[in-house]
Formats: sequence, C-alpha cells, structure tokens
Amino acid sequence: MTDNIPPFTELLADSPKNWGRWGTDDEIGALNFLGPAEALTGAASIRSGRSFTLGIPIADPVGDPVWPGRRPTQRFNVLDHSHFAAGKGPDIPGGAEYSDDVVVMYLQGTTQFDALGHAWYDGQIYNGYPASSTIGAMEKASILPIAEHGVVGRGVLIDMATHRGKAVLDAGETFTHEDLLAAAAAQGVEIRKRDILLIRTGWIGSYLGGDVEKFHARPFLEPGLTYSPELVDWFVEREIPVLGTDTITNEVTVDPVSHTSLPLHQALMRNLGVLFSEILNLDALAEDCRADGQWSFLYTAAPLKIHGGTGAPVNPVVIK
Ligand code: UVW
Repeated sequence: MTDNIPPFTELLADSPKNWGRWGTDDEIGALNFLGPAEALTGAASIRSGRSFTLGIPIADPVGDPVWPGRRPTQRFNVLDHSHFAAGKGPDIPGGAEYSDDVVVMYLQGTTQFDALGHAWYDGQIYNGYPASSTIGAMEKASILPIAEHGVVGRGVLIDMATHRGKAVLDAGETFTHEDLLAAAAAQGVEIRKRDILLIRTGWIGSYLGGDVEKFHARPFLEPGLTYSPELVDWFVEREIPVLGTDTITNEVTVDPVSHTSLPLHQALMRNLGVLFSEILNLDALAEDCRADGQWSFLYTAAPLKIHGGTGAPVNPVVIK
C-alpha cells in the first residue's frame, strides 16, 4: 500500500453498510427503496410531458469517453450492400437484402449502470458476497437483477456547473453534499428522500461539444463529489437509491483528502448498495430546467439484461 494513503479497510472501517438489510440474497441494494409509491411520486412530477434521453451516442468515430485502460466501443459492419453487390450476400427468397453489424464494447464504455458487485475491497462485494464470485462472470450482484427490476422514480437534477457560474467544472474540482444542498436551494428544488439524484458538471457535455482532447489528456482527472463520513451519512439518511452524473466515474478521480481513488464506489456502491449511473448527457435537460425552473421529473431507466454483467448500457428517459 502506498505510504500515507489509507487502505479502504481503514478509511471505511466505521462506514455504514446496508448488507443484509434486504436479505442475505439481495442483489439490488438501494433499488429496494424504489417501488410503486416512488414511481407514482415521479409520475406526479410530470407537468408538460416533454421528454429527454440521457444516453450518449455509442461508437463515436473519434472514440467514446472511457476510463483509462478501457477501449472505446468499436462497431463493425459485417454485412451490407457491398456483399450483395458482389453476389456474396445470403440468398433470401423474394430478393431482400439487409445489413448486420457487431459491436465490441466495455459495458462501462458508454452511458451505463454499474452492477453493485462492480467494485470492491477486502475480498467482499456488495452484501458480503465473496470477491471470488466475480471470476469469469458475476455470479452475484451482477447487472441482471437491476435490469429485471428497472429504475423508476422522482429524479432531481442539480446543476453544479451552473451553480458555480461555469459551463464545465475544472479537472479535479470537488463538491460536497452541502454544496448540493446549496445548489438545490438556489434552483428552488428540494432533494427529497428516495430521489434519484442526478448531478451535472458539464464534463461529458464538453466532450460531446467537441473538446475530445480533454478525455484523452493525462493525468485523467474528473471533477466530482468527494468522500466524507458526513456525505455517506447523508446518503443513508436520504435513502438515495441512485447517483447519476455526466462524468465517467461519478466522483472526483482522486479524493484530495485521503488520496484514495474512487472511495465513493466503495462507501456508497459496495457498502450501501447505491446504484451508479455514469456518462450521462445532462445538458439538454439542464437547459430546459433552467428555462422553466422545474428541476424534478419522472426518471425511468432499464439497463440491458446481461447475464453476469459488471454493468450494462442504458439510455434513461426523463419526462417533465
Ligand atoms: C471504474 O470502475 C474504474 O469506474 P466506473 O465504475 O466509473 O466505470
């Protein structure tokens, strides 16, 4: 272990856990907070019926934004008109032609939900399942049970970039739950118990707007929420089921206090079972919310049902 950087066993020794709260066989964690009542609360937020999709386009020829070490999604045409023109396409009765393609992608390589077992420390994933259950395919706490359940509730958007008077937060810029509450108050919206919490930093928007170099710049350093015991307690007290942001990792890449990398993946996802949805495009939604002052809405999402998946792509739909 690097000098002076505490291992998570030490940093999070007293951090709360939801393990066992929904049964020893639970695999969906804080998604248990979202049921019919929360779906109706979300639906009651609808005013105009305007809808927004939060996924980014996949297999961008310039390279999708991914965590270092992952490769951007590649899409290959394996059948198209050229095959038929060369007499090599399948012979379909009636003369129809068609096209096919294949993608090679990291399941965390686009807008996605992480499985609860996606990140861990100390030999155990969410709910105490052994880390060895991730070998080969996730036997436990994979994305499949989350995908079977679906994610529906009242969403609330906190536009941290606008709150700080910026189009995009700076590399490594941090904020806390108290900053979220201040931004919410400025926006005139309340972050209620069991809300699906979406936070805009402008980061992915800058990529979509053409600032691609930022994503290939090193060191890789995103802005985001920072770990503190108080932040974790706030997630517990608010029963936040889902954290979604327009960054690749949903938190500042390196916590400036403990110097650990991605401690919220451990404190919130592994320990509390909070669902993480990353690489969201929140810009069009934020623009609309700034225009009409309505920052809450019905949020719906269904990640793909991938057996044993560490996560799955998703294109959430929000209705205002
Ligand atoms: C890592 O797993 C490193 O990040 P994420 O969950 O954000 O894809």
